[in-house]
Amino acid sequence: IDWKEAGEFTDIKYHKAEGIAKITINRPEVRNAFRPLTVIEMSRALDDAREDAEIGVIILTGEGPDAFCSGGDQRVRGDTGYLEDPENPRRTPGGASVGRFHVTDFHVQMRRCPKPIVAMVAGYAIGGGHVLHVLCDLTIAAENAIFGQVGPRVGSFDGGYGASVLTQLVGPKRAKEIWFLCRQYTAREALQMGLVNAVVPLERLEEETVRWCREMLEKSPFALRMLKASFHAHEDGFAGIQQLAHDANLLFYGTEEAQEGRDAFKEKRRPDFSKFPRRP
Ligand code: 2NE
Repeated sequence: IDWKEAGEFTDIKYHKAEGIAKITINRPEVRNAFRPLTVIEMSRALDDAREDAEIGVIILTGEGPDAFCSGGDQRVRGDTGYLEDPENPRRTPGGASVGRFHVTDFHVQMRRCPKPIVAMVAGYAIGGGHVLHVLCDLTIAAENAIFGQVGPRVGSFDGGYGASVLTQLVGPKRAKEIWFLCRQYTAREALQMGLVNAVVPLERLEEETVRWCREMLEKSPFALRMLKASFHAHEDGFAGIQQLAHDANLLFYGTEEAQEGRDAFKEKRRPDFSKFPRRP
């Protein structure tokens, strides 16, 4: 596949080819840990991929064979969250640095993105990096992939999607094991648990991931959009129902019945819905 660079970034690489966008966390020296700038850039790229009508599927991956992502960059972890400018952080009157979790919004953005997102995992998917793959719609893993949460070991936890979606994937007992014990799991173990979709040799990882993407690109984009929203409707509560409902409204706008309402308003007349069936 002939990837073309699709924007200049500091912490990520962003490519497009054949209807696929690829976001690569490019910090291999720290096992692709994300700092605030990394998340800000991933968010911009994801937004671009969503807006680009040529793009149907998005790959999220990490640079190099050693890691997909090792989670939040602990070197810029301040007293109350992660710091955009660690040399000169905002401070409370008491002197503590004021940070935040940039990934919170990014997780929501991934969930609401109407195009499938595929995690392409080589090496470690650990901590907040593991949560990123959990949040992807599909995961293709290389044989060297290693999965796990580390929060309770390093003084952190993700009780948001990091817990709830993981439970959906592997069941509550396993999800609690993963979080409470902080063990590492091989790609094969992850496959057995339903945590990933496929395991392939490292040298075939991209080829196989692209193959899955191409298969999805052959399918109806709107059907995929509705399915993604449907899968999340219950899990995401009102926000999930809102996405699905607005997608249904988008379809309704395409009908004569909805257009009669619009046209009547514009023509300043009473709408005539009499010819539309009251469906059983
Ligand atoms: C990922 C893992 C298991 C890899 O181990 P290994 O032995 O292959 O590599 P090594 O030597 O540990 O790491 C290579 C370099 O990358 C840095 C290391 O400090 C090391 O640097 P140097 O000694 O060469 O200078 N590095 C790796 N991960 C980093 C990280 N996350 N932040 C900063 N530097 C990192 C092993 O490296 C590991 O366990 N990493 C730490 C995993 C971790 O604690 N992640 C954060 C969890 S909390 C989180 O992600 C989070 C959240 O819970 C809620 C909201 C937002 C984020």
